[in-house]
Amino acid sequence: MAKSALITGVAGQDGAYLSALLLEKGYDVHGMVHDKKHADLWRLEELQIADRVQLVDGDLTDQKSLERVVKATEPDEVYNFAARSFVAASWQDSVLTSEVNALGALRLLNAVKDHAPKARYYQASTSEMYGNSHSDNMQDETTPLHPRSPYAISKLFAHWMTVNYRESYGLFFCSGILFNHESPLRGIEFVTRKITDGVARIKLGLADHIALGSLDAERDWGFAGDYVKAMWLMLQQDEAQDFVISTGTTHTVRDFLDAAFQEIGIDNWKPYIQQDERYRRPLDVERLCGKSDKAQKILGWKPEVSFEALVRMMVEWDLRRLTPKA
Ligand code: G4F
Repeated sequence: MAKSALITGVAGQDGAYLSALLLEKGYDVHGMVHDKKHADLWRLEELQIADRVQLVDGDLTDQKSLERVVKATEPDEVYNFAARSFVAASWQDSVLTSEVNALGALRLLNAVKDHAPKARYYQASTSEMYGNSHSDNMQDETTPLHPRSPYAISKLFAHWMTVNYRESYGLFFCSGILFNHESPLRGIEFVTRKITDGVARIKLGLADHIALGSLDAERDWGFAGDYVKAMWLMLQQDEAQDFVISTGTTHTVRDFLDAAFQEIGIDNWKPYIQQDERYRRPLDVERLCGKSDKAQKILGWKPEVSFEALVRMMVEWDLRRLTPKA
């Protein structure tokens, strides 16, 4: 019999890539959305799987709806991706961010514990939980957590509840501490897609600049398509554990600009960048660089797409998308 997977946040970047992976493996994929009649499924459509994902209405702020969804889908695996995931917005939206990311995850953990206790649960934890904390300039599963945004604090709560439920009830619940993962399906509000979209527009004469905040932040950027494979592997192990998933290399926003503008033959991108205070955060994480040795050893996982290949993939996709059809 086919395995059943429940994915919250199925319409997002990770939901789309994971759905494609699980469908390929023969799973029945149930995707939770707020309102299936009005859900924006462009990412599932891009991957040509929109008609194969079975949508189900549910809301992380509504316990009863989660119980209904878990009972109806009888999942073998649950992947909790639904979140308010834009860090910068979390200072304005701190209560809603906590309601969804922290208490929402707890509601789902309770629904799974009570109605599908044999299910394996994946919590989307994040490298933002480290803040500026590091060990030898990198972060791994042992690095102390010191979040620097309401978003990161909400995710920290969900992370520790997942660990606590595993330890309290012996359930197969794990957390993936994922570093930034990008793709052409990334939302336009994140800096990578904002840059590749802007670069494509500049090349096509549709824009003359990109407005950005800090160019100094360093991030460990990997390809989302690689990262969903690690999530699935975590749930196939004999023992539930938490893993860091990252590339182990870090780049500044400036490096990303270098690579993206190079794709359209521009070496000096400075005239095309406007520094805009609106995009600076009250507090930023300065440097993230993950050590994923544990995942490489236990899961046999490693990233396949390099930074340069990722930037090229995203710029090319935005150029194709924005070029007028003949
Ligand atoms: O692309 P970002 O918005 O991603 P951020 O904040 O690192 O968070 C992403 O990765 C996390 C994993 O580490 C996830 F948990 C989270 O949900 C999200 O997916 O910003 C990256 C960096 C920041 O330092 C930001 O200050 O880029 C800097 N930046 C500079 N100008 C900008 C901009 N970020 C955005 N979004 N927009 C700008 O104009």
